[in-house]
Amino acid sequence: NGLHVAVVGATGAVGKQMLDMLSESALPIKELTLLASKRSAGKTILFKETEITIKEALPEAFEGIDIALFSAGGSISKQLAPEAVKRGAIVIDNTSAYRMDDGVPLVVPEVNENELFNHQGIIANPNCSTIQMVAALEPIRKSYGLKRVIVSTYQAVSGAGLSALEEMETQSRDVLDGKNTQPNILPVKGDDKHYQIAFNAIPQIDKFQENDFTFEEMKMINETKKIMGDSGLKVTATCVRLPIATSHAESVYIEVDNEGDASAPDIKRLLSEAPGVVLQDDPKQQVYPMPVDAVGKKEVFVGRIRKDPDYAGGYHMWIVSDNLLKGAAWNSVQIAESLVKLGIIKA
Ligand code: A2P
Ligand code: 11C
Repeated sequence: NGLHVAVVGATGAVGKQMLDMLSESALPIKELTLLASKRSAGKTILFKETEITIKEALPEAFEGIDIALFSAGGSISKQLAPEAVKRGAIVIDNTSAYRMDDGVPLVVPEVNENELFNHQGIIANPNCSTIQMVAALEPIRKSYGLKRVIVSTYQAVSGAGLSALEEMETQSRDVLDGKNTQPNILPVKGDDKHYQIAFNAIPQIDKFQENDFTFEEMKMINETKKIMGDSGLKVTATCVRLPIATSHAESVYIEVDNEGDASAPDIKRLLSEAPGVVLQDDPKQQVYPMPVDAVGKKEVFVGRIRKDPDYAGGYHMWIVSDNLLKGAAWNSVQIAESLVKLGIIKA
């Protein structure tokens, strides 16, 4: 009895957090298989006081797996998720490989858990910056309807992986020591130019698309519509990388449908009661969410809620969450928990 769970990319920034979330989860895990590249095969990782040996992620490694959590990059998911499904596993994929495909539920349990019933083997975990935004906006959309969302992000470096985080740390020391520094990862590994992240702000996350938006911005736009099930919702985004290790922050402007019914106090009350959301909003006491306070927490923190001074139905807010937890590892494990809770997978 119990589930055989696999983590693909177990040594990565998100993979490590997945192990933490699994160790705290009530999921009935009978066996855990850890997969990564050939480079890591043979090394061990401690999980709940047991040393588990990492194996190379090969198709045969998915034999007997019930749930496979993928976070080793899009190309590994493209290659191996179908192999896992072929062998009977349900895949929860944390990359962008399948998110927009028909027949692949894109799920934030607080928003659209029931989409899980429509899965055909692969379930996609949305992009981190999308997840925290929709978790905070869904209670508002349910009560008042949403016409429009304009978001600017202040994103942490861990979103770009452990190597980017190391680059920021080394570079920050070099800059403080007055040494020359040679960026070679950020903003995007594999793009033509690299820029200093230490003491800087880089308005590029992922590669530029034909329309001059970046892929990260297009993810926020397209994924939000899919998760909220409203292709007519107007969404636009500007995504910026800041020298913050962990937790993304977002300045979000929304326009509600039923402006007569809404007010800032009503929105605050809704959010204070919303699942997975914590309201931190008291300007008089200087209370608002900040990345350093959100690190290691599973919730989405919202504050600075205020009515637009000129536009009826317009509201502003500030949304912060740990990009590696609710933005990735926790949302994935939460999806696994939902699969069990809804009886979609039997333990
Ligand atoms: P490894 O540590 O063996 O390279 P991050 O997002 O922090 O950069 O982590 C990427 C994750 O993806 C790591 O766990 C990494 O494992 C894994 N990975 C990279 N390439 C492969 C591959 N070819 N097969 C399986 N896992 C891979
Ligand atoms: C970042 N949002 O902060 C990205 C990381 O589509 O899952 C997550 C990429 C993704 O760089």
